[in-house]
Amino acid sequence: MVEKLGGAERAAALAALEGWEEVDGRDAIKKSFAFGDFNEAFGFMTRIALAAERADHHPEWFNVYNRVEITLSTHDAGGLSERDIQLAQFIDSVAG
Ligand code: H2B
Repeated sequence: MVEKLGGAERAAALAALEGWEEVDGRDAIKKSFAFGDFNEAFGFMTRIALAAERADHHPEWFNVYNRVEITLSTHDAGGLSERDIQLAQFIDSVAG
């Protein structure tokens, strides 16, 4: 069972991420990405989708053309967990 992050551990994990904001009203983080066109945005989403499926940890996301908005939270834990931090780091690494 995956544990929700709390206290200093949660604060340190969030401080180490760049550009991710806490979501109002729920224990989740979000970030928006913009690409040159849909092809680039969907390529980005595809890389994330394959990694997410391998890790069995999936993003909540919204795409319009070149823009991708991503929210991360661990549904099984009812909030942010280490899995969200790892996925956020992976997402940033493939964002280019
Ligand atoms: N993704 C996210 N973001 N949170 C979860 O709790 C979660 C998931 N749980 N992907 C997984 C799938 C679970 O539903 C399956 C059954 O392992």
